[in-house]
Amino acid sequence: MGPSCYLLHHHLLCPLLLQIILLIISPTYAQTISHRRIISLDSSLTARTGQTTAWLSPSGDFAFGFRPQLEADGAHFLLAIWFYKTDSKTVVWCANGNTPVQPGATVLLAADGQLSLYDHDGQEVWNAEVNVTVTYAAMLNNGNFILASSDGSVRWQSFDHPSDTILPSQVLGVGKGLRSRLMDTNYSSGRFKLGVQSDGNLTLYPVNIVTGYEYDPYWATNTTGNGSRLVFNESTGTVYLALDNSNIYFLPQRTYSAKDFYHRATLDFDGVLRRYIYPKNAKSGGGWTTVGFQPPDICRNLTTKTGSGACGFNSYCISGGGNQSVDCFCPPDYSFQDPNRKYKGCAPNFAAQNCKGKFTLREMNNLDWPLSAYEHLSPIDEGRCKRECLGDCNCAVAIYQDDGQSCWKKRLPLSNGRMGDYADRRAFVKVPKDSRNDKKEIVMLTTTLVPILLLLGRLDDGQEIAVKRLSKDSVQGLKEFKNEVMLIAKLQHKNLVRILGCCIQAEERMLIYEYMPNKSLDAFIFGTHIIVLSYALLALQS
Ligand SMILES: *[C@@H]1O[C@H](CO)[C@@H](O)[C@H](O)[C@H]1NC(C)=O
Ligand SMILES: *[C@@H]1O[C@H](CO)[C@@H](O)[C@H](O)[C@H]1NC(C)=O
Ligand SMILES: *[C@@H]1O[C@H](CO)[C@@H](O)[C@H](O)[C@H]1NC(C)=O
Ligand SMILES: *[C@@H]1O[C@H](CO)[C@@H](O)[C@H](O)[C@H]1NC(C)=O
Ligand SMILES: *[C@@H]1O[C@H](CO)[C@@H](O)[C@H](O)[C@H]1NC(C)=O
Ligand SMILES: *[C@@H]1O[C@H](CO)[C@@H](O)[C@H](O)[C@H]1NC(C)=O
Ligand SMILES: *[C@@H]1O[C@H](CO)[C@@H](O)[C@H](O)[C@H]1NC(C)=O
Ligand SMILES: *[C@@H]1O[C@H](CO)[C@@H](O)[C@H](O)[C@H]1NC(C)=O
Ligand SMILES: CC(=O)N[C@H]1CO[C@H](CO)[C@@H](O)[C@@H]1O
Repeated sequence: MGPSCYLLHHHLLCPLLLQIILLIISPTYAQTISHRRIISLDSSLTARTGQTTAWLSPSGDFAFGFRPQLEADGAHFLLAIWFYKTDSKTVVWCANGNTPVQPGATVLLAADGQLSLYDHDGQEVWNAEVNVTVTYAAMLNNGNFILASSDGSVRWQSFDHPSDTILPSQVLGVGKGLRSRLMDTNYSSGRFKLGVQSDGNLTLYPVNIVTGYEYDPYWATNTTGNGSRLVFNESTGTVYLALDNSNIYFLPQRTYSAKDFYHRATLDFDGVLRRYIYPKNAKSGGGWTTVGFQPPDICRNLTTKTGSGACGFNSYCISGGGNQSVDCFCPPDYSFQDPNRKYKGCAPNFAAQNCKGKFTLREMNNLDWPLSAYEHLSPIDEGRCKRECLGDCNCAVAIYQDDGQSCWKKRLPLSNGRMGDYADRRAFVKVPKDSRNDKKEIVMLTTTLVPILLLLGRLDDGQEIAVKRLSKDSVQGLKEFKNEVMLIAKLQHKNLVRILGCCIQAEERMLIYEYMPNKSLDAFIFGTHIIVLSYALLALQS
């Protein structure tokens, strides 16, 4: 089987690229699991490194028990509910995202009906807090874990205490909501919430991680109703807000049968609420596919008076692709405070301005940090706007808009940063004169894609290309790779070489760039070997 190569045209995202199959190689764990219709009092599970300990639903679709916090992490466990049969064991509920437990931790349904999680040292970490009589527990086929009394009435259910995901047949009443996780691989409480308000309004809003303070919503249904409920309807597979007399559909209504697809809707760590489906019978995985999302464009829609915006302070947000992938970037000569936690924002690579150093401005198109201007100059031409900022040691960035001849001066920290063709203005970022940052910026964009080989070649139409082969050791999953390619493809920047496509076969990944003879390619791809081939694409097929 030859590799699958995709060329992107004119910055459009290749539709084929979106259909890449998500393959996740699951480590082989010993299994300590049981299918049980009923979990009786005095039952327990114990977390063990290298084992899955769980109670399965009768269908085997869902598991309740201990998940390693990270796939490769044997030291920390979550008490969770997850899709048991999907390749990626997607977690839909978690009791202790903020307080993972260690091997030896136990979840106990005690003789008195209390459901508790104890860490390895016996400390209670979590409790379902029921004070009515419970006689058994059950992991149901719909993903709901329940505690029930002898007459079968439900006394506690995970569906009433959602994490970041809602499942078919789950209903969130007034006052309930979802909270995103912190990062894709970190289940701590994250930066966004969805709330079913008592006034009938369904809203998405950012929250402060430390205090939980709620910033202004970035999306709302603007509906009023007395008993509003967020419904994931099992029979139609659709998500809507049910009001007194009407249903408000804010995600696509198209239905996918429960027989053929798993369903979920998740408030993802990037603040986007996405509806997903997963084909049950796909031969080689299939993966989760987005079939709808809100808000339309979080980079653009999220603008808060206080707080950093969709990305961290001093960074900017780019979203794109049919599935609205979101990523954060640093301006030239700024770096992420923590590259593994981009939400923490960026800091300048240089010392603070002291009104004496030599500075220059770097131009970035379609970039804006709205709201945080301390000075607005108009009418003014671009040259004077730049000089005004250079001569003002409070000024970290000047934003210029041709239409209106407006110039805004901004100081640090910058907030609500976004880049996109809708931002009809240019940013001039002030950096020290002698800074050599071009290289660094490219390095940041491709940090997760480790190149091992660079090939030069030519397409059939004569266009010269550079092909970067990525290390097989890259820990990045296909989904991340796909997202990264889509994001890089969307970017246009004078320091960036445009990406034309990618090739994927099994674990082999290659990126195809336009070749710029006068750009020092070997320099930006970290001085690896260069092999000149006349037809790189042909070579790829052997
Ligand atoms: C459990 O009891 C406490 C007081 O002891 C009460 O505040 C709480 O509402 C009760 N919870 C349930 C689910 O009945
Ligand atoms: C997740 O983030 C929290 C909060 O910053 C941190 O304490 C925890 O160690 C992180 N977990 C992992 C697996 O990185
Ligand atoms: C809700 O109202 C806000 C403020 O009036 C508006 O910006 C937003 O577009 C409205 N949302 C919808 C879904 O109509
Ligand atoms: C819903 O919430 C949004 C955001 O707070 C607000 O702008 C809007 O006016 C609210 N709509 C209604 C009908 O209350
Ligand atoms: C809510 O209920 C009250 C009293 O039952 C009623 O007067 C009001 O019209 C209802 N509001 C809406 C938006 O249906
Ligand atoms: C789901 O949709 C069906 C058909 O429209 C409807 O009869 C049913 O009441 C809905 N379920 C819920 C929980 O609203
Ligand atoms: C969100 O962004 C979309 C465009 O991406 C725009 O049409 C919509 O009006 C925005 N909504 C709000 C509330 O700003
Ligand atoms: C590359 O540089 C050479 C020599 O400096 C020049 O003649 C040529 O026009 C340049 N090519 C491009 C595409 O800029
Ligand atoms: C709207 C849209 O483009 N959705 C795409 C999201 O990604 C999946 C593949 O992961 C595509 O199949 C969808 O068409």
